[in-house]
Amino acid sequence: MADAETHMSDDCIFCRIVDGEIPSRTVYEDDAALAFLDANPLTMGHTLVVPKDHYERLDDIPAAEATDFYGALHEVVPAVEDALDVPATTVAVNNGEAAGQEVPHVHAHVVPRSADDGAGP
Ligand code: DGP
Repeated sequence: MADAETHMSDDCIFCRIVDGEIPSRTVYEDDAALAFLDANPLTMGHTLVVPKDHYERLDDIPAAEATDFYGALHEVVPAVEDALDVPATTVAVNNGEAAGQEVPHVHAHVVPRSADDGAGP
């Protein structure tokens, strides 16, 4: 159940990662967002960026917090490219179940890419 004060959801796996209840490989953190390695990576270094508050879809995030979320992505994308020494990343949000969103807490996939890696959509 979502908590109106904190926007945390007890039964949400990414809220539990944000809370530290479930371990993850954190690669970036600020006041509003957390980035950690995906448990099922498409390529090495595949990272998920999540807002710390619980919102199911990208369009549920209030405008001010959406700016913070983009700010985190703006930090994480070049850091991932540098760390993995790749020239590019695929940055994607599955926004809704019909689009393949399995975890109902907004998250952006940051997938390190290089030419001919076979990881394209
Ligand atoms: P999506 O299909 O867009 O909802 O992607 C969900 C991603 O979340 C998927 O790539 C696997 C990842 N994932 C699911 N559970 C966990 C978890 O407990 N820890 C981590 N690190 N990643 C998870």
